[in-house]
Amino acid sequence: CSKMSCGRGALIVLEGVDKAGKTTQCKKLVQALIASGRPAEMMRFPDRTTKIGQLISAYLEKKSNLEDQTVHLLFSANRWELVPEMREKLERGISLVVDRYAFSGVAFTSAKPGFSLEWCMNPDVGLPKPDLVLFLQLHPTAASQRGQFGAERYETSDFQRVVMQRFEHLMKDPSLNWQVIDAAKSIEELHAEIKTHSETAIAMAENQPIGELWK
Ligand code: NYM
Repeated sequence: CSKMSCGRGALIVLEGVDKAGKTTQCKKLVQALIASGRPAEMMRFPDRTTKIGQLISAYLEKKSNLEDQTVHLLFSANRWELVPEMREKLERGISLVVDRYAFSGVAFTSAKPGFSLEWCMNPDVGLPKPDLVLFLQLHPTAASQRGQFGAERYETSDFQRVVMQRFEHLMKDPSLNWQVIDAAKSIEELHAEIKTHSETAIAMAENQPIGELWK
């Protein structure tokens, strides 16, 4: 047992379109949780450090071409390969703050022509279920004002608009604890809101088993 808890850690996911500030907020949240005596670690998907992650990274950087189906399944496989490590940490009482998860997986692939939400969700069914999904809401116009997109795949305003629509669809699922946050706010305001939601989720998760996503 740590100072403040005896139970498992919480799985906290940050989602949103590109440029919403997810990475900044994940880092600040982990620091704040640790400072308040709650063990926490950051993770991100894709995790580009594994073999599968390197295939994904080369694809995103346009150094390789893959079928849309192939890369979708690689993104999912990249989550599944980290599940044992995630479970082990959660069970040791460490809360995980995750920069993107299966929701990005579904939103980005289903924004491509010919992909149903259902087909996209299937490979991720049964992953550890997040106790909290924070969606950093940012209008595509506001996102484009945050500077130029990079040169990676998917980094265009038109594509991001469709991605946002797919996220909105996913957010209608009442079996998940979605919290929508206005990402146009200042970094500190955003952080305060995210921290409050996270502390509640950590307290709630403590005495509950880890759930299964979309099951
Ligand atoms: N992305 C991310 C997907 O297309 N599917 C996924 O399952 C995940 C986790 O990868 N544009 C996309 C969203 C991003 C890109 O993410 C890389 P990041 O956070 O920029 O490294």
